Amino acid sequence: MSETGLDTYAENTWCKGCGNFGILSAANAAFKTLAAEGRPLETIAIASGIGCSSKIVDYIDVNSFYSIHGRVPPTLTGIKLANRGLSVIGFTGDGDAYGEGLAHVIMSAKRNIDVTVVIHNNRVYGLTTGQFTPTSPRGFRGKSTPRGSVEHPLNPLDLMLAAGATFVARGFSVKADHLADLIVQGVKHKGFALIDVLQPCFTFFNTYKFYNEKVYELEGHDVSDLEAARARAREWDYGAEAERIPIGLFYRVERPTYDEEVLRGLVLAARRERADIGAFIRSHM
Ligand SMILES: Cc1ncc(C[n+]2csc(CCOP(=O)(O)OP(=O)(O)O)c2C)c(N)n1
Ligand code: SF4
Ligand SMILES: [Mg+2]
Repeated sequence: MSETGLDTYAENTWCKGCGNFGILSAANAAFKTLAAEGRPLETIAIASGIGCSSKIVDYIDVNSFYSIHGRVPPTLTGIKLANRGLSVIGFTGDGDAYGEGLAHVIMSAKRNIDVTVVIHNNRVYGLTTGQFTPTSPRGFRGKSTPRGSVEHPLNPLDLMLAAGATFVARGFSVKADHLADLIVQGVKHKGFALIDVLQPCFTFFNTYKFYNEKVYELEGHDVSDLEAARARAREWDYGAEAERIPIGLFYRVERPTYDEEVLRGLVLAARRERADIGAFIRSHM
């Protein structure tokens, strides 16, 4: 038996010191907590896209699906619609989610599909060796921006709040216990949960010192107050400078979920047509 009971036979190819290790250990701890609380591991399904981050699905022994670049949210949506009893969690990079796949993330937040997405936000394309992403700071020097990026970074938390996400949080891969708790809360939340994780890329964008100096845990914050959440999200704009960087739960509210509404529509249609409800739903899924 492996140490976590969730290890796989896959060889881990992340660089030494990579922040992804912290996210992996937080995910394992979260899944064990959820299992102990009555959500067996067989009822957990995870999916990823493409990138160093996305290799995580190879390293956790639960139901998993390695999808394609930027397409984690539609993959999660399909899994959830067809299997409402599963807890569905995505793991994806900032390039994957906030670059190529951004429209899918926004639409998932807008629809409030009941899934959780964990973003390994190293603010760089790690797997393809160091190009800038939407959350790289202005002035970031990498393979595609040798003289420094001239773009202002995207603030994904602010964007998710505007898009209608019902659970918005930020973690830090170094604080694995704190992150595990956020993942547990995100999975338990009925609706779209986005957890942006500050994850240093040891090789192409080493942000350990910067985050260790700036990160603090939110306290006394009203998570039901959208304006307060926006103000907290704007404390740092993902730039090269920061006074302080808050982590924790920024926003959580209840709203009908997309999967719930789709099911309700099918039940009503089956009743109208005097069809067998179970058979009608199965034939429309
Ligand atoms: C459709 C498509 N476009 C581009 C790529 C090339 N590609 C692979 S990984 C990657 C970037 C990954 O960056 P990120 O999502 O930040 O993940 P990280 O490696 O940093 O964890 C890109 C552009 C691809 N595999 N498929
Ligand atoms: S390139 Fe960066 S993100 Fe990828 S495994 Fe190495 S340290 Fe981690
Ligand atoms: Mg990245």
